[in-house]
Amino acid sequence: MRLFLALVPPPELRRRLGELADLAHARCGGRRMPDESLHLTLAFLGEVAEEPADAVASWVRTLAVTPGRWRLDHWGRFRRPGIVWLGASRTDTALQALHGRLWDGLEHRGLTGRPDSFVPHITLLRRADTLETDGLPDVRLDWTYNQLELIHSITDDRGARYVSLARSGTP
Ligand code: 2AM
Repeated sequence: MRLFLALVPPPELRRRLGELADLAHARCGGRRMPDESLHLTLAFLGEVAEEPADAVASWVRTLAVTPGRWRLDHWGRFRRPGIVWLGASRTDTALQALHGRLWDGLEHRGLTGRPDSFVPHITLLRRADTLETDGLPDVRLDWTYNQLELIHSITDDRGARYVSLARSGTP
């Protein structure tokens, strides 16, 4: 099963991100991520068999995420495959540390695929017609988090749908 670890936005932030996704969609076209799918991927695990997936889920439930605040103030683009995203203009050391700690734990459990770098982002559009984000409003939002989720990505003809399998403990 295709898995990833993510921060999931609280409802009010999700609503605000959805409004920004609407504006980005009006400007850039492409496929707007539905509100319920908006997230920040902390670690992409890819295809994982059932047994290691169970081990990862058990481990996630034992984790305590240090509470943090991520400042969202930057429109970004990935040329391929036409992604328009929201993220931070500065490197967030807490998120980088969390990413490193998660990959230490994943590798300890036999998973591979640690990337060379981590660019925290929230994908708002896929396959955008244009990556020109000029004219979109300045953004200054804070995401306060204290919990991560293990998410199963299920793909069918309508695209990907996400199901939460496990949550970290709350501090
Ligand atoms: P994206 O939003 O930039 O596409 C579920 O697919 C989540 O995992 C998405 O947030 C997606 O990032 C991320 N993801 C998918 N494939 C990936 C890959 N090969 N490397 C890193 N992240 C990936």
